[in-house]
Amino acid sequence: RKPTLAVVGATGAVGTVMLQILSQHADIWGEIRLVASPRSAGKKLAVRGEETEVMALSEDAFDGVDVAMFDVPDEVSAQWAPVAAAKGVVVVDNSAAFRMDPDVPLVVPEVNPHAARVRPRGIVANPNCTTLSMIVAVGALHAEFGLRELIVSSYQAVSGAGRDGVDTLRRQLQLVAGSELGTSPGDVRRAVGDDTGPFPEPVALNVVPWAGSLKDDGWSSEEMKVRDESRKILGLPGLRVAATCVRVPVVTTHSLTVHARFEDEVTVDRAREILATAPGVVLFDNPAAGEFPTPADVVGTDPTWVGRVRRSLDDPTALELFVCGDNLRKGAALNTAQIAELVAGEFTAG
Ligand code: 11C
Repeated sequence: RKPTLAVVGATGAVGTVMLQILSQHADIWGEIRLVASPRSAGKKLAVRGEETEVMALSEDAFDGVDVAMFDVPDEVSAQWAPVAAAKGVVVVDNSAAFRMDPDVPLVVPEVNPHAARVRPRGIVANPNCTTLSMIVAVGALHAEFGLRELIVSSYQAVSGAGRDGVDTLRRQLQLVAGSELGTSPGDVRRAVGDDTGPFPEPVALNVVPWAGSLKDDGWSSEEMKVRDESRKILGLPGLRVAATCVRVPVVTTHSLTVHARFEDEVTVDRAREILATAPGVVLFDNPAAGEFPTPADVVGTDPTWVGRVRRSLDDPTALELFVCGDNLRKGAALNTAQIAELVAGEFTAG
């Protein structure tokens, strides 16, 4: 039997990409039910080529549903995922609400697919888009070399902050276009005005070393997520991780520089072999020909792209990488869909 799927948060930035992915992937689902806030109820959205009416989020919306993907704010997931799970629905949740719950697996199908089978709360969590933009490549290297330490800096796209983030960048770009701004302190800030949307500083003609909310000792929530989630996905609770998360004026696709230290000496040749053959990874690394991944080319694609592979000059056990991943596809909707497809296999199998 084909399982019934609910997409909760169907009208959001990630939900929109989810509907595209569901229309592109093998059609394994029976009914696909679209669910959103009461404000969006009644809207019609296309999925698998069919106009489908959006239902308001309610307990009844989960009647007869086998699997539900949630792409909604943390507090909405915190309230509604347990409601759906109590009705026997397997919830695949893309919020941060359950990621660190020891009874909720945090799954990346290329790295730890078996974790999705053990879900005492009926919930499987999808990682944060920044973690997801590098973890498939890092996981492949870990499987061969044994990871000891990660030092990363992110270059995060504005769509990580949802539609408001994209609207903010586009509005600011219009305000600075064709100007000679960016030449004296505060000129960009004055041009874009006080409303900087979800970002603490102007993001046009700028980079902003901040994502998320303030946590202990000056760390941001995004930096803590990269650390905590990498540890959980890789099954390395003591992994040393230092992340600095930075917002850049890119619409979609997060990039990261990665310094990864392993148990023993590594070679670039072996690292390149691993990356060239790892599922979900594309090695695109020929600087002599000007070839390395950039968000402008990676956006809209599924894999994790890796370039600039080097062995650290001062540490033969460490590699330096530049990684790009579409934060709305692998970083959110695609990984959620892959998890849901793993779970759906259990229904079709029996
Ligand atoms: C960003 N990664 O780019 C964040 C957004 O924990 O799922 C996703 C927040 C999360 O702003």
